[in-house]
Amino acid sequence: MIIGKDIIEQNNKSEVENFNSDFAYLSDKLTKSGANVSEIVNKIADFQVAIPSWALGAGGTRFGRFSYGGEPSSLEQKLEDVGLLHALTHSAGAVSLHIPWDIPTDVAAIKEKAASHGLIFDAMNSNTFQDQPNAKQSYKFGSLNAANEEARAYAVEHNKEVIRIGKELDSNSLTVWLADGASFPGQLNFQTALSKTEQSLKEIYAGMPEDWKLFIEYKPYEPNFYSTTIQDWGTSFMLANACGERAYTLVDLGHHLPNSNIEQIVATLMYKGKLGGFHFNDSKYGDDDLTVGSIKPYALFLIFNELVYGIENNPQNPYPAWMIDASHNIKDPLEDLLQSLEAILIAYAQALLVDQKALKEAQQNNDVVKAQDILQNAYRTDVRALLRAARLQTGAALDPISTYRNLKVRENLISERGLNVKATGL
Ligand code: PSV
Ligand code: MN
Ligand code: MN
Repeated sequence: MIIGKDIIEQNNKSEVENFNSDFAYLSDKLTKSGANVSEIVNKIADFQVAIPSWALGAGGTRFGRFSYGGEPSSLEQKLEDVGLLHALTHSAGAVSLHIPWDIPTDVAAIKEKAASHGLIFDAMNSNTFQDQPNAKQSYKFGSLNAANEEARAYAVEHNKEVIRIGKELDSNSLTVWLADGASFPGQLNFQTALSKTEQSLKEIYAGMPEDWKLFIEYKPYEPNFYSTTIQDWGTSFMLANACGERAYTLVDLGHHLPNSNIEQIVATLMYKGKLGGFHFNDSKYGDDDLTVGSIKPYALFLIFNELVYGIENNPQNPYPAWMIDASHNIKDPLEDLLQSLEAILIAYAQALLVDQKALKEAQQNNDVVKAQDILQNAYRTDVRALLRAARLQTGAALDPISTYRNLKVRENLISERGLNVKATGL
């Protein structure tokens, strides 16, 4: 299924009147407060978030999986799904592939398909947390940290293979997330595991083309419940520094212990020029991968406030690679991703409203009340009309979810692909 610009325009007609009055009110208010509304709208319109190939199906939990009809069962169909999200929002112009789930059989055809939907290939993801059928080595006791030299070399080689595939697709980065760790005290020698991981990452880094970046993800626990070798941002940062200039830390919102100050982690990494990638999701307890902004929207805003500050003030930090990293158990995955995109752009727009000059002044004067007010004023602004203005400007849907439902996208996908199809992935 393809959603053309004309269909979107048609659907927007019934919403335009409401939008016009909402936008006029907000734009007037913001302009009076000194904001440059058209500049903010342009920034929102330009913001692109990669969609991971594994978020397009119903993920389920370890207790069960309730399938969702019309799931994509090939890489082509996954690109079509991301294409639908991009047509509706103009904010999802990239896709992030996971190997071996998404090995392209015909590279030229895949590239053509992606281009036809206006999509580029964002970071490639390797998988050394599962044993594939016919695998010559097992990752049961680790991959890049493995005590067994054959298993470690096998995992390094897999990452090099992912780079080769990514190169053909014109991707230019590799994300490494490792499940490596220990479930029981005594199982691993921490220092040996860390030094093996460092050695492996250096070998992978050396196998990257000159213009590629390496993103090193961290996570405190799960699937190993006693220790994870790359457990926190400090470990990732240390390993990135050991690898070299083009290695960075990747922050995944769900990969922190409860109440971690993620905005401070973001600020520290950007200050050092080492925040390379960012995975959006939300969580109440751990790596829940819930819809972005569904649990802690104020925390998301505070994080975006640091991201915006860093983008504007830290030329030493590259522009981060944005991706949604989510899992869907009961919702339509595409609707959930639309909700996530909306939440990301809302937090971004609110952060763009922060009067940085006034905030600096308040901080300088130790005016704590004023500083808090500045942040909360931005956070409490209903910025949705700004998002709609950006979408109208780019030819996207004013209300993506209602357009998705009006066009009966899911019903169409079910009739095209069937009810009992399962997407490959997590
Ligand atoms: C596992 O925690 C995980 O969710 C990581 O966040 C990765 O980015 C993702 O899987 C894909 O490997
Ligand atoms: Mn992640
Ligand atoms: Mn995760």
